[in-house]
Amino acid sequence: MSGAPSLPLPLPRLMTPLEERIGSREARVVVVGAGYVGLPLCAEIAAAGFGTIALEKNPDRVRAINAGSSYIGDVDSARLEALVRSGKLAAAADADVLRAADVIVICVPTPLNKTRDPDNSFVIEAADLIAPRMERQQLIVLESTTFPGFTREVLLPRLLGGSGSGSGAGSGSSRALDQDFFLAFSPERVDPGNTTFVIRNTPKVIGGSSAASLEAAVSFYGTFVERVVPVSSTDVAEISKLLENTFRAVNIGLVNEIALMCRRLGLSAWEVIGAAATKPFGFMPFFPGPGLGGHCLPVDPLYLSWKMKTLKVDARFIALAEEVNGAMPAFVVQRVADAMNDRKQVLNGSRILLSGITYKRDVADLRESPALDIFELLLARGARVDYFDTHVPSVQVGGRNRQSVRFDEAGQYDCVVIVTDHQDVDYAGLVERARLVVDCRNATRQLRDRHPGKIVEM
Ligand code: SAJ
Repeated sequence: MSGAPSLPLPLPRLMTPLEERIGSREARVVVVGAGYVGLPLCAEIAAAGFGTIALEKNPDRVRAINAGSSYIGDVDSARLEALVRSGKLAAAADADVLRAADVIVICVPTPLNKTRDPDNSFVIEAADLIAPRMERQQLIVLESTTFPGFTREVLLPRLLGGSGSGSGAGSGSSRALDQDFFLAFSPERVDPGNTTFVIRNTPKVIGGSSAASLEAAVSFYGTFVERVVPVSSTDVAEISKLLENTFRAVNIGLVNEIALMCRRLGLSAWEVIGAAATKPFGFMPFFPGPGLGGHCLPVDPLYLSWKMKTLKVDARFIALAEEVNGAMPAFVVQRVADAMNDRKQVLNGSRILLSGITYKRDVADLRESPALDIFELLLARGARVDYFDTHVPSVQVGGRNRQSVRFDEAGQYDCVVIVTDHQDVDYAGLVERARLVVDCRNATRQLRDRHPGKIVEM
């Protein structure tokens, strides 16, 4: 059979000058924000051969980076120093470094404000530094987590108009996407402390504000990430990130509700979940805890529900998860009160020790930590509360600064509450010393039989 008519092969797309500079590593990169996302990213970009500048407004961080001293656990100081000494990496506070950048990556915080609505002010601030300094064809990428539509509705217009408080060439002038700059959104997937999945081997989702923008961003990230995942728009990339963490928050809410049910049934939620987790397909275990902490899970889902509220769509699972997870600190306090009551003790006036005060194990991060809520709630019920956490020497809680007590003081308390299950704690020794233990993390599962009646599961 005669062969099918040969179709003209698609001509290879000509690379843009920017992509050529990326390909040759001549492109100069500026990363705006050198925090737990930006500094590891700077290290990867510099290690890929690009001249990289960390644009950071905190002078201490600028000094530390230029001295090769890392303040982020995931970036080794020796590696940082070598990159700085090689001339591939430097830090600066002067926004004018943006003028010479071929690629700009924005990695600034996107928290919630006091009314628990999205606070994109740091991104806007970064855009207003960039817009008046856009003097060459640049690829601009936002990595900070945000609501679907932000890049298209908020960031792009600010860059197109060149509007912003900045001075200098370009401010107030109008620009054209793909001609004067490319714009993309690529959600960060940095998992602090995770040594298995790092920037290089974690697939990178990328959405472009245009086809050419997507191509430019794919060519950039493809130089230091093993797998890039192009999607059809910045909106898809934005909401995919929110789904990742909403998925976690909702499933954590589910298992916290299962824990409330198991408590009512007199069963161990951890035993129940452990049994379900033996199913080799169609199940993914999450575990109950004292509440939802960190800078991602308590925040990201609310970025999505806030956006949907503006479109008059109810994000019901997000609202329910927030309600269930938000009620866990009070549930823990009630468990403590009930456990003491069973021993004819009252909470008011008692001495309570919290073991672990950070938002999750083996980190020193207190952001949104439910342990702080538990601390305040116990104080409100008249208890005298202290904490023990080797990661946190002191903390401001209950209206004053408090110091971590020593481990061997645990025996002086009426009840020890294991709120965060750091792996550096000798739980056998803790239970030996304690008079009563309320375990919110199943950290003492192996010890219960040896201490009948002393350990209460959350
Ligand atoms: N938590 C539970 N039960 C669980 C898992 C977590 O109560 O089964 C609690 C934790 O104690 C903590 C909060 O939820 O208070 C958040 O814990 P997390 O394990 O989700 O850790 P994070 O907040 O550091 O989330 C980050 C996220 N990474 C990014 O956004 C790039 C998340 O997507 C990761 O999946 C997560 O790390 C991870 O897996 O370590």
